[in-house]
Amino acid sequence: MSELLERLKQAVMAGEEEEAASLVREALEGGLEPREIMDKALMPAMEEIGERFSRNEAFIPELIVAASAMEKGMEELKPVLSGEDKGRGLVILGTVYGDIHSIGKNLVRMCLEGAGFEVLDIGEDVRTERFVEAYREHRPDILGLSALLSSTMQRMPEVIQAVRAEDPSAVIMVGGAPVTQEFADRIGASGYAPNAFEAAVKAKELVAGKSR
Ligand code: B12
Repeated sequence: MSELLERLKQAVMAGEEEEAASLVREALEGGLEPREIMDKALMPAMEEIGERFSRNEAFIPELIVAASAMEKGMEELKPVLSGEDKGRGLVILGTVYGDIHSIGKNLVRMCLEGAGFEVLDIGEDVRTERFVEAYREHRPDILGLSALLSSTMQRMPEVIQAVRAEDPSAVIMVGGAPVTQEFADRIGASGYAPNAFEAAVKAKELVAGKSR
């Protein structure tokens, strides 16, 4: 199985979409858990290509094709992640303004859906006013903010402030590679999670806390 996961990782890094999808199906058929497939193949692939990018050994077109291959692989995991649990509440999810990274957010969406949340994904590069409008219109149980750049994570406090001006008790969860628990606490977020699985666990905790 580890050889299969290694092939999957290589396929994602090479941007081979169909191959990535078919290897994910094969891994699932072989009895691997979605979490293992993500932790041991899909995420390491993006990490490695990211490191190459930092060393100027890979370039943006390669990141883009790898990202698409990862998305294709994730699509295959979606039906498995979507559990029977339903009706945990509504989460609005978006990547903050100036930031177009979508993969992590999409993974969080899938895990939240799998955990029984309804998710309204308002996309990437979302302006603060748009978060407020969406919040006002839908009154979600949780608002989730994603940022992948150390520059754009600085937008998070602004969004939190604007949404809390609308509803002081708004529950807001933050995440993304540069975001830490310490940062989340400092900006007054209600919750933080380092990955998509933990995000679903945290979201359940947050809605349970809300109804008490
Ligand atoms: C893929 C990628 C891209 C793709 C994005 C494609 C897409 N559709 O998303 C493209 C090529 C477009 C891109 C562009 C850029 N990128 Co880029 N990119 C990456 C890369 C390689 C992977 C990111 C990723 O998808 N990871 C996989 C996912 C699954 O992980 P994740 O995003 O961290 O998400 C997980 C958690 O963080 C968490 N999470 C995420 N969101 C949320 C939200 C909530 C609420 C919660 C609870 C949890 C949570 O759960 C997720 C799943 O487990 C990273 C390097 C890396 N190794 O991270 C660089 C990286 C993020 N990019 C970087 C940079 C600099 C850029 C560019 C500025 C490059 C340039 N010079 O033009 C542009 C910026 C564009 C913009 N304005 O946003 C830097 C950021 C440095 C920094 N700290 O600021 C990185 C770290 C690369 C590097 N080492 O230099 N990028």
